[in-house]
Amino acid sequence: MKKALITGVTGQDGAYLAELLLSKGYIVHGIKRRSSLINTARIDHLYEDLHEDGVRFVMHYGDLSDSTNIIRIIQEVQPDEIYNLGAMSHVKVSFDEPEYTAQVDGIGTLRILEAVRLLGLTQKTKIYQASTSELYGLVQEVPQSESTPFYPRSPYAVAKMYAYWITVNYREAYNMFAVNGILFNHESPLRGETFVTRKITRGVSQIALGLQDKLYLGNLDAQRDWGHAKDYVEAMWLILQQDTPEDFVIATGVTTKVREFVRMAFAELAIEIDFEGEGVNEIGVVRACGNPLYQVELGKKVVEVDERYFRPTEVDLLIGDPTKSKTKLGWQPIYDLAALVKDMMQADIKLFNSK
Ligand code: NDP
Ligand code: GDR
Repeated sequence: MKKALITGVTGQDGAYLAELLLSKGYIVHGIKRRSSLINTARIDHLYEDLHEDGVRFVMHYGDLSDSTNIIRIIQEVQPDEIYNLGAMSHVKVSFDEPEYTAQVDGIGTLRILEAVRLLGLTQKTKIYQASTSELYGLVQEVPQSESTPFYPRSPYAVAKMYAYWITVNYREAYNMFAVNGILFNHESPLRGETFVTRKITRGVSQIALGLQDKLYLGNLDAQRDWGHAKDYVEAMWLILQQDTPEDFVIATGVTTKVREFVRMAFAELAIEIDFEGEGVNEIGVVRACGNPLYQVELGKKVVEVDERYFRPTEVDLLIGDPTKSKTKLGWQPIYDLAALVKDMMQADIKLFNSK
């Protein structure tokens, strides 16, 4: 049985990846942080009692800012594959916590690579680094592919740029199987609540159920290439199953404005909204409601712009070119944007209906 170690196992991708690897027969070890409140809601269903025989899901306390802890866990586990998904992953928050972000998202990756090297595991352990479309930042060309130059626009992206290159460097210097998946935005019902898609699907659900008045958002013109996290963790696994270590872009090739995502989320509930005004004065107004379950007044302002959600430097347009991953990996996503919005809206309506 292959052994995998996942950093960031309590996050969106960590949870889906753990599920996928368990379904493929792996023994999965995950690193979780100690926190004052339990932070394992996304993986509780995978938990196994360590007193039983044949346990295949094992958790370790750890933190990417702590080298000795990382070395000890890797030494204990002797993994065949490491998926480094742990990160301070919020772009806006990285402007508030730039040094911590560099420590975890940048140097954290070095700690993993160096631990594998020091422990003499360079020919045994394959390493996946969670790289990001945020590396492209200020638009240089579209669509963005493996050869598009980087221009990071946040402390998060700059830290991830270090992680990208140190992964390439260890691959070239020490002949390691260390690779980057450059993943474009991917979402799901497990997405963190402060990322824009989940903020929208939660907000729209609560507005429709009369639990919230309005949704305050930032830049409605930003364009993102959104896919489903379930499809994207499959790509992570495929990247590590190749004969040669290479970096891959994972994307849908379709880009959509934040404003359109809002419209699609309301439309899932048969609520039609129009946008009026411009910039910080733009508002979203209810025009029609085709479902008597949702008592939304016509003409009601349900979306407003709040400048506090703007970023000091923004990434305006992301659209990925998945040609290499489709041809070389044979990766084929199941969800398109409409199916993603439906999945997220159904989950959030169910969540708030049960409250
Ligand atoms: P999440 O924010 O949902 O999960 C991040 C995970 O990292 C959580 O398990 C979190 O633990 C953990 N973590 C945070 N800080 C530390 C630390 N100091 N030491 C160890 N673990 C830590 O992110 P996603 O699942 O969405 O993303 C997974 C990875 O992929 C991240 O590296 C992200 O930057 C990257 N990425 C994500 C994309 C996306 O669209 N989702 C696109 C491209 C890249 P806790 O639960 O305790 O907070
Ligand atoms: P992003 O995701 O920054 O692309 O990083 P996020 O969902 O936070 O923002 C996407 C775009 O929406 C705009 N936006 C808002 N964003 C948030 N969070 N809240 C708002 O209210 C809001 N209003 C508008 C943003 O300005 C931005 O343009 C995500 C993370 O998962 C990273 O870890 C990952 O690397 C990238 O995706 C690819």
